[in-house]
Amino acid sequence: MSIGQGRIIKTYNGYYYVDSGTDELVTCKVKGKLKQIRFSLCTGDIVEFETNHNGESMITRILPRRNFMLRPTIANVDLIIVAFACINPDFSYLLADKLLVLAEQAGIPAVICLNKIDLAPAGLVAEIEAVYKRAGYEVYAISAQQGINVGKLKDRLYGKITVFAGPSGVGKSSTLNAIEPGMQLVTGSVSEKIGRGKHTTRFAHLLPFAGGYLADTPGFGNLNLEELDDKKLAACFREFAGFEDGCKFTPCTHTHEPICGVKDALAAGEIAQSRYESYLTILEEIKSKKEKDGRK
Ligand SMILES: Nc1nc2c(ncn2[C@@H]2O[C@H](COP(=O)(O)OP(=O)(O)OP(=O)(O)O)[C@@H](O)[C@H]2O)c(=O)[nH]1
Ligand SMILES: [Mg+2]
Ligand SMILES: [Zn+2]
Repeated sequence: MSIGQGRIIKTYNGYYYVDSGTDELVTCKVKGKLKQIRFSLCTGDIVEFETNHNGESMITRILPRRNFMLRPTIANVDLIIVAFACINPDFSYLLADKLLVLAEQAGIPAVICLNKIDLAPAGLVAEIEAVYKRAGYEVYAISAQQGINVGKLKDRLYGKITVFAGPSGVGKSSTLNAIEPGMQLVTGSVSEKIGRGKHTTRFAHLLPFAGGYLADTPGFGNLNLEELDDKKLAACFREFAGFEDGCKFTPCTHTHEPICGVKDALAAGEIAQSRYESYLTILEEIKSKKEKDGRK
C-alpha cells in the first residue's frame, strides 16, 4: 500500500480525480468511514489517499481548507474572476454584487471580468467599469471572441489558482479557451428568446495553467444570500468602510439612521447608487428570510 497527497481537480459520479504532481491523475473513491463528510468534499480540496495493491485509491483525509466558496462550490483558491457579459446576457449589477459579497465573505480576492465588449453599445463598458473601479475592484473589459485584452487578464493569473464564476452564457469557458487555446472547453450559445445561457459547463474543474490552475465552473441563474449574517453584510461592500466614520451609531445599518456617512457618500456620488441598492436588496432578502423562519 502506498500513501499520497494531492488536489481534487474534479469530481464526478462518486469519483474524485486527484492531481498528485505526477503525469496521471489518481482516480479516488472515499473510504467508508469518511462517507459522512463525502458531501462536503469538493473541487480544490487537498486530500491524502491510500493506493492498495490492486491499484485502487481511497481518500483517507481532507487537509484543512484555506478558504471555501459555496457558489460555485470550490475550496483553496487564490482569486475569483467575477465573470459577466456587458450584454447577451445583460449585465446584472445585483448579481455581480452578490457574487462579490460571497467572495468578500470567503476572504478571496476578486476582480471583475466584463466580457463581450465587442457587442456593447457605446458608453456601457465605461459605465460599469466606473462603478467597480470606484468600489476598489480591478476591472478587465475583454472580448474572448476577438481576443481583446485577454493577454492583460492572462498576465494576472500566472501561478495562481483562479476560479471563473458568473452566470451561464457570459463566456467563462470561452475566456479560458482564449487564454489557453489548448483547453478546448465546450461552449454553448445564448438563447435569443430569453437571453440566457444554456448551462453548458456542468461541473467545476481545475485546469492546470502556468504553475497554478484555472477553474471553469457552471453558470448560475440567481444567487441566494439569505443565510448571510445581516450584521456582516456592510463589511462585504468594501467601499463603505471608508465612510463609516461619519455614522453616528455603531453599528449603523446605513438605512434609517439620521446621521450616516455611507448615505452622505451616496448623496455626494462617492458610493455608486447601484451598489447601495444591491446592499438594500440583499439586506431585505436576509430580513424576510429571518421573518419567515421566525413564523415557522
Ligand atoms: N460576441 C461575443 N460572444 C462571445 C464572447 N465570448 C463568448 N461568446 C459567446 O457566448 C456564448 C456562451 O459562451 P460560453 O463560453 O459557453 O459561456 P459560459 O459562461 O461558459 O456558460 P456556461 O458554461 O453555461 O456557464 C457562446 O456562444 C460564445 O461564442 C465574446 O467576447 N463576444
Ligand atoms: Mg461554460
Ligand atoms: Zn451608516
